Amino acid sequence: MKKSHIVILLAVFIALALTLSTIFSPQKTTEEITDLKDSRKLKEKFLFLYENDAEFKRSVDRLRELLFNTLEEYNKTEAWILFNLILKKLGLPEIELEDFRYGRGGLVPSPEPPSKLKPCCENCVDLEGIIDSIVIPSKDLEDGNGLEALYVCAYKGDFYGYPLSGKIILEVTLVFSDEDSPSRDVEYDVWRLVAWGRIEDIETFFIVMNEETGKVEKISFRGLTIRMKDWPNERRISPIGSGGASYTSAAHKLLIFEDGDGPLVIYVNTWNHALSLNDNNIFLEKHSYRLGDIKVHVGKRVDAENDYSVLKYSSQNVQSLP
Ligand SMILES: [Ca+2]
Ligand SMILES: [Ca+2]
Repeated sequence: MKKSHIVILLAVFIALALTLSTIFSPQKTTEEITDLKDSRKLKEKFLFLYENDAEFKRSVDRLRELLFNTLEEYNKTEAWILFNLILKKLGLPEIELEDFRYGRGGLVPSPEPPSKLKPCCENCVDLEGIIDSIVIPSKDLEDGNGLEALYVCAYKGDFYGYPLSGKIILEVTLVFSDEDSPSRDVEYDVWRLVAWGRIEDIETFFIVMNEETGKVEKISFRGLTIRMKDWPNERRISPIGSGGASYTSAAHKLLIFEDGDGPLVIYVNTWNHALSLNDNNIFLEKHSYRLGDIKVHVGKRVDAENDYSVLKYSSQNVQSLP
Protein backbone atom coordinates (compact mmCIF):
# COMPACT_ATOMS: atom_id res chain seq x y z
CA MET A 1 0.00 0.00 0.00
CA LYS A 2 1.32 3.45 -0.97
CA LYS A 3 2.37 5.84 1.79
CA SER A 4 -0.19 8.46 0.58
CA HIS A 5 -2.98 5.86 0.81
CA ILE A 6 -2.00 5.07 4.39
CA VAL A 7 -2.13 8.81 5.25
CA ILE A 8 -5.61 9.15 3.68
CA LEU A 9 -6.86 6.04 5.47
CA LEU A 10 -5.45 7.33 8.76
CA ALA A 11 -7.14 10.74 8.23
CA VAL A 12 -10.48 9.05 7.45
CA PHE A 13 -10.13 6.88 10.55
CA ILE A 14 -9.39 9.89 12.81
CA ALA A 15 -12.32 11.86 11.33
CA LEU A 16 -14.64 8.90 11.89
CA ALA A 17 -13.43 8.44 15.47
CA LEU A 18 -13.95 12.15 16.19
CA THR A 19 -17.47 12.09 14.75
CA LEU A 20 -18.41 8.99 16.77
CA SER A 21 -16.96 10.44 19.99
CA THR A 22 -19.00 13.63 19.46
CA ILE A 23 -22.19 11.64 18.88
CA PHE A 24 -21.74 9.37 21.88
CA SER A 25 -20.06 11.80 24.27
CA PRO A 26 -21.98 12.11 27.57
CA GLN A 27 -20.67 15.70 27.87
CA LYS A 28 -22.56 16.80 24.77
CA THR A 29 -25.83 15.29 25.94
CA THR A 30 -25.61 16.88 29.38
CA GLU A 31 -24.59 20.27 27.98
CA GLU A 32 -27.70 20.29 25.83
CA ILE A 33 -29.80 20.05 28.98
CA THR A 34 -29.52 23.49 30.47
CA ASP A 35 -32.87 24.68 31.77
CA LEU A 36 -33.48 22.42 34.76
CA LYS A 37 -36.51 24.45 35.79
CA ASP A 38 -38.22 22.32 33.18
CA SER A 39 -38.71 19.26 35.35
CA ARG A 40 -38.74 16.88 32.36
CA LYS A 41 -35.22 18.04 31.52
CA LEU A 42 -34.22 17.71 35.16
CA LYS A 43 -35.53 14.15 35.23
CA GLU A 44 -33.74 13.36 31.97
CA LYS A 45 -30.44 14.67 33.33
CA PHE A 46 -30.93 12.91 36.67
CA LEU A 47 -31.58 9.56 34.97
CA PHE A 48 -28.71 10.12 32.51
CA LEU A 49 -26.22 10.78 35.32
CA TYR A 50 -27.57 7.81 37.29
CA GLU A 51 -26.80 5.55 34.32
CA ASN A 52 -23.49 7.10 33.29
CA ASP A 53 -21.79 8.67 36.33
CA ALA A 54 -20.70 6.12 38.94
CA GLU A 55 -20.24 8.71 41.71
CA PHE A 56 -23.70 10.20 41.07
CA LYS A 57 -25.27 6.72 41.20
CA ARG A 58 -23.39 5.87 44.42
CA SER A 59 -24.61 9.13 46.02
CA VAL A 60 -28.26 8.55 45.04
CA ASP A 61 -28.12 4.89 46.16
CA ARG A 62 -26.51 5.78 49.50
CA LEU A 63 -29.00 8.61 50.12
CA ARG A 64 -31.87 6.21 49.37
CA GLU A 65 -30.30 3.71 51.78
CA LEU A 66 -30.16 6.39 54.51
CA LEU A 67 -33.86 7.06 53.90
CA PHE A 68 -35.18 3.55 53.33
CA ASN A 69 -33.08 1.55 55.80
CA THR A 70 -35.41 2.50 58.64
CA LEU A 71 -33.77 -0.02 60.98
CA GLU A 72 -30.93 2.50 61.32
CA GLU A 73 -31.19 6.07 62.53
CA TYR A 74 -31.40 8.73 59.80
CA ASN A 75 -28.10 10.61 59.51
CA LYS A 76 -29.16 14.08 58.43
CA THR A 77 -25.63 15.48 57.98
CA GLU A 78 -24.60 12.62 55.69
CA ALA A 79 -27.90 12.99 53.80
CA TRP A 80 -27.19 16.73 53.34
CA ILE A 81 -23.62 16.07 52.04
CA LEU A 82 -24.92 13.50 49.55
CA PHE A 83 -27.79 15.76 48.44
CA ASN A 84 -25.30 18.58 47.77
CA LEU A 85 -23.11 16.22 45.74
CA ILE A 86 -26.17 15.30 43.66
CA LEU A 87 -27.11 18.99 43.20
CA LYS A 88 -23.53 19.83 42.17
CA LYS A 89 -23.39 17.00 39.60
CA LEU A 90 -26.67 18.31 38.16
CA GLY A 91 -25.06 21.76 37.84
CA LEU A 92 -27.24 23.27 40.59
CA PRO A 93 -26.15 25.40 43.56
CA GLU A 94 -25.51 23.58 46.84
CA ILE A 95 -27.58 24.37 49.95
CA GLU A 96 -26.76 25.18 53.57
CA LEU A 97 -27.40 22.58 56.27
CA GLU A 98 -30.07 24.77 57.90
CA ASP A 99 -31.98 24.87 54.60
CA PHE A 100 -31.88 21.08 54.27
CA ARG A 101 -35.23 20.07 55.77
CA TYR A 102 -35.71 16.74 54.09
CA GLY A 103 -36.12 13.50 56.01
CA ARG A 104 -37.99 10.22 56.01
CA GLY A 105 -41.46 11.80 55.93
CA GLY A 106 -44.10 9.11 56.38
CA LEU A 107 -41.70 6.13 56.05
CA VAL A 108 -42.09 3.54 58.80
CA PRO A 109 -40.59 0.05 59.22
CA SER A 110 -43.04 -2.70 58.40
CA PRO A 111 -41.48 -6.14 58.34
CA GLU A 112 -44.61 -8.28 57.74
CA PRO A 113 -44.98 -9.84 54.29
CA PRO A 114 -47.16 -7.83 51.86
CA SER A 115 -50.86 -8.62 51.90
CA LYS A 116 -52.20 -10.00 48.64
CA LEU A 117 -54.35 -7.43 46.86
CA LYS A 118 -57.72 -8.37 45.44
CA PRO A 119 -58.28 -7.32 41.83
CA CYS A 120 -60.39 -4.23 41.11
CA CYS A 121 -63.98 -4.85 40.08
CA GLU A 122 -63.80 -3.85 36.40
CA ASN A 123 -67.40 -3.27 35.37
CA CYS A 124 -68.90 -2.29 38.72
CA VAL A 125 -69.46 1.40 37.96
CA ASP A 126 -69.75 3.93 35.17
CA LEU A 127 -67.17 6.53 36.21
CA GLU A 128 -68.45 9.15 33.75
CA GLY A 129 -71.73 9.24 35.67
CA ILE A 130 -69.88 9.75 38.98
CA ILE A 131 -67.10 12.24 38.17
CA ASP A 132 -68.13 15.12 35.94
CA SER A 133 -64.80 16.93 35.90
CA ILE A 134 -61.58 17.73 37.72
CA VAL A 135 -60.82 21.44 37.87
CA ILE A 136 -57.35 22.92 38.29
CA PRO A 137 -56.09 26.54 38.36
CA SER A 138 -55.02 27.36 34.76
CA LYS A 139 -51.70 28.65 36.05
CA ASP A 140 -50.83 25.20 37.40
CA LEU A 141 -51.51 23.65 34.01
CA GLU A 142 -49.53 26.37 32.20
CA ASP A 143 -46.59 25.73 34.56
CA GLY A 144 -46.48 22.08 33.46
CA ASN A 145 -48.36 20.49 36.38
CA GLY A 146 -51.49 19.37 34.56
CA LEU A 147 -53.49 16.20 35.14
CA GLU A 148 -52.06 13.35 33.11
CA ALA A 149 -53.87 10.18 34.19
CA LEU A 150 -56.53 8.78 36.51
CA TYR A 151 -56.55 5.29 38.05
CA VAL A 152 -59.75 3.89 39.47
CA CYS A 153 -60.30 0.72 41.48
CA ALA A 154 -63.79 -0.37 42.54
CA TYR A 155 -64.17 -2.54 45.66
CA LYS A 156 -67.27 -4.67 46.11
CA GLY A 157 -67.99 -7.00 49.06
CA ASP A 158 -64.67 -6.32 50.76
CA PHE A 159 -62.44 -3.30 51.24
CA TYR A 160 -58.99 -4.26 52.57
CA GLY A 161 -60.55 -6.81 54.93
CA TYR A 162 -63.49 -4.56 55.96
CA PRO A 163 -66.73 -6.24 54.87
CA LEU A 164 -68.77 -4.04 52.52
CA SER A 165 -72.48 -4.58 52.45
CA GLY A 166 -74.64 -2.66 49.98
CA LYS A 167 -71.78 -0.31 49.12
CA ILE A 168 -69.12 0.08 46.48
CA ILE A 169 -65.97 2.01 47.27
CA LEU A 170 -63.93 3.65 44.53
CA GLU A 171 -60.26 4.39 45.07
CA VAL A 172 -59.39 7.23 42.69
CA THR A 173 -55.76 8.13 42.03
CA LEU A 174 -54.76 11.25 40.10
CA VAL A 175 -51.39 11.67 38.38
CA PHE A 176 -50.16 15.23 37.75
CA SER A 177 -47.16 15.86 35.46
CA ASP A 178 -45.27 17.67 38.26
CA GLU A 179 -45.82 19.71 41.43
CA ASP A 180 -44.27 23.16 41.89
CA SER A 181 -43.28 24.36 45.33
CA PRO A 182 -43.43 28.17 45.53
CA SER A 183 -39.98 28.14 47.17
CA ARG A 184 -36.89 26.24 45.93
CA ASP A 185 -38.82 24.14 43.40
CA VAL A 186 -35.81 22.75 41.52
CA GLU A 187 -34.27 21.41 44.76
CA TYR A 188 -37.68 20.08 45.77
CA ASP A 189 -37.93 18.22 42.44
CA VAL A 190 -34.41 16.76 42.88
CA TRP A 191 -35.43 15.57 46.34
CA ARG A 192 -38.59 13.95 44.98
CA LEU A 193 -36.53 12.19 42.28
CA VAL A 194 -34.38 10.68 45.05
CA ALA A 195 -37.04 9.95 47.67
CA TRP A 196 -40.03 9.17 45.43
CA GLY A 197 -38.23 8.14 42.23
CA ARG A 198 -40.50 10.32 40.13
CA ILE A 199 -41.23 13.90 39.07
CA GLU A 200 -44.98 13.31 38.74
CA ASP A 201 -47.26 14.05 41.69
CA ILE A 202 -49.74 11.34 42.71
CA GLU A 203 -52.84 11.80 44.94
CA THR A 204 -55.51 9.33 46.03
CA PHE A 205 -59.04 9.76 47.43
CA PHE A 206 -62.15 7.61 47.92
CA ILE A 207 -65.80 7.69 46.83
CA VAL A 208 -68.36 5.59 48.69
CA MET A 209 -71.48 4.63 46.70
CA ASN A 210 -74.75 2.91 47.39
CA GLU A 211 -74.56 -0.32 45.41
CA GLU A 212 -78.28 -0.48 44.66
CA THR A 213 -79.04 3.15 43.76
CA GLY A 214 -75.60 4.10 42.46
CA LYS A 215 -75.85 7.27 44.54
CA VAL A 216 -72.67 8.85 45.91
CA GLU A 217 -72.85 8.69 49.73
CA LYS A 218 -69.48 10.05 50.70
CA ILE A 219 -66.28 11.53 49.28
CA SER A 220 -63.32 10.98 51.54
CA PHE A 221 -59.96 12.66 51.22
CA ARG A 222 -58.31 10.19 53.55
CA GLY A 223 -54.80 8.74 53.43
CA LEU A 224 -53.52 5.21 52.88
CA THR A 225 -50.27 3.24 53.16
CA ILE A 226 -48.16 1.78 50.37
CA ARG A 227 -45.51 -0.88 50.92
CA MET A 228 -42.08 -0.67 49.31
CA LYS A 229 -41.02 -3.73 47.31
CA ASP A 230 -37.27 -3.65 47.97
CA TRP A 231 -37.27 -2.28 51.54
CA PRO A 232 -39.19 -3.49 54.64
CA ASN A 233 -41.08 -0.19 54.87
CA GLU A 234 -44.42 1.32 54.26
CA ARG A 235 -45.13 4.92 53.35
CA ARG A 236 -47.99 6.60 55.14
CA ILE A 237 -49.67 8.77 52.56
CA SER A 238 -51.31 11.74 54.28
CA PRO A 239 -54.93 12.72 53.66
CA ILE A 240 -55.21 15.04 50.68
CA GLY A 241 -58.15 17.33 51.52
CA SER A 242 -57.50 21.03 50.98
CA GLY A 243 -59.63 22.33 53.86
CA GLY A 244 -59.81 26.12 53.35
CA ALA A 245 -56.34 26.40 51.76
CA SER A 246 -55.92 28.24 48.47
CA TYR A 247 -53.43 27.93 45.62
CA THR A 248 -50.44 29.64 47.30
CA SER A 249 -50.56 27.14 50.21
CA ALA A 250 -49.98 23.44 50.68
CA ALA A 251 -52.50 21.28 52.57
CA HIS A 252 -52.98 17.73 53.83
CA LYS A 253 -56.35 17.79 55.61
CA LEU A 254 -58.65 14.91 56.36
CA LEU A 255 -61.78 16.08 54.59
CA ILE A 256 -65.03 14.15 54.22
CA PHE A 257 -68.16 15.17 52.31
CA GLU A 258 -71.37 13.28 53.03
CA ASP A 259 -73.85 13.12 50.13
CA GLY A 260 -71.98 14.51 47.15
CA ASP A 261 -74.75 15.66 44.84
CA GLY A 262 -74.88 14.55 41.22
CA PRO A 263 -71.78 13.96 39.09
CA LEU A 264 -68.90 15.32 41.13
CA VAL A 265 -66.71 18.30 40.32
CA ILE A 266 -63.38 17.86 42.11
CA TYR A 267 -61.32 21.01 42.69
CA VAL A 268 -57.54 21.04 42.89
CA ASN A 269 -57.13 23.90 45.37
CA THR A 270 -53.45 24.12 46.33
CA TRP A 271 -50.04 23.92 44.63
CA ASN A 272 -49.48 20.49 46.22
CA HIS A 273 -52.75 19.33 44.62
CA ALA A 274 -54.90 19.08 47.74
CA LEU A 275 -58.53 18.46 46.78
CA SER A 276 -62.08 19.41 47.70
CA LEU A 277 -65.62 19.64 46.35
CA ASN A 278 -65.38 23.38 47.10
CA ASP A 279 -63.52 25.88 44.94
CA ASN A 280 -61.17 27.79 47.25
CA ASN A 281 -59.80 29.97 44.43
CA ILE A 282 -62.92 31.62 43.06
CA PHE A 283 -60.92 34.49 41.52
CA LEU A 284 -58.40 32.29 39.69
CA GLU A 285 -58.92 31.20 36.09
CA LYS A 286 -59.49 27.43 35.89
CA HIS A 287 -59.05 24.57 33.49
CA SER A 288 -61.60 21.79 33.59
CA TYR A 289 -60.71 18.17 32.69
CA ARG A 290 -63.37 15.75 31.56
CA LEU A 291 -62.51 12.05 31.83
CA GLY A 292 -62.13 11.88 28.04
CA ASP A 293 -59.23 14.39 28.24
CA ILE A 294 -56.97 12.14 30.32
CA LYS A 295 -55.75 8.53 30.37
CA VAL A 296 -58.12 6.49 32.57
CA HIS A 297 -56.80 3.15 33.87
CA VAL A 298 -58.31 0.48 36.09
CA GLY A 299 -55.84 0.32 38.96
CA LYS A 300 -54.82 1.13 42.51
CA ARG A 301 -52.42 3.66 43.99
CA VAL A 302 -49.53 1.17 43.76
CA ASP A 303 -50.24 0.65 40.05
CA ALA A 304 -49.89 4.39 39.46
CA GLU A 305 -46.69 4.48 41.56
CA ASN A 306 -45.20 1.48 39.74
CA ASP A 307 -46.03 3.03 36.34
CA TYR A 308 -44.44 6.40 37.12
CA SER A 309 -41.73 5.80 39.75
CA VAL A 310 -38.34 4.06 39.50
CA LEU A 311 -39.02 2.87 43.08
CA LYS A 312 -41.36 -0.13 43.25
CA TYR A 313 -44.24 -1.04 45.58
CA SER A 314 -45.66 -4.46 46.37
CA SER A 315 -48.87 -3.75 48.26
CA GLN A 316 -51.06 -1.16 49.94
CA ASN A 317 -53.47 -0.83 52.84
CA VAL A 318 -55.88 1.48 54.65
CA GLN A 319 -56.33 2.09 58.37
CA SER A 320 -60.11 2.43 58.27
CA LEU A 321 -63.10 2.59 55.97
CA PRO A 322 -63.30 5.90 54.07
CA1 LIG B 1 -41.63 21.01 40.29
CA1 LIG C 1 -49.00 16.52 45.87
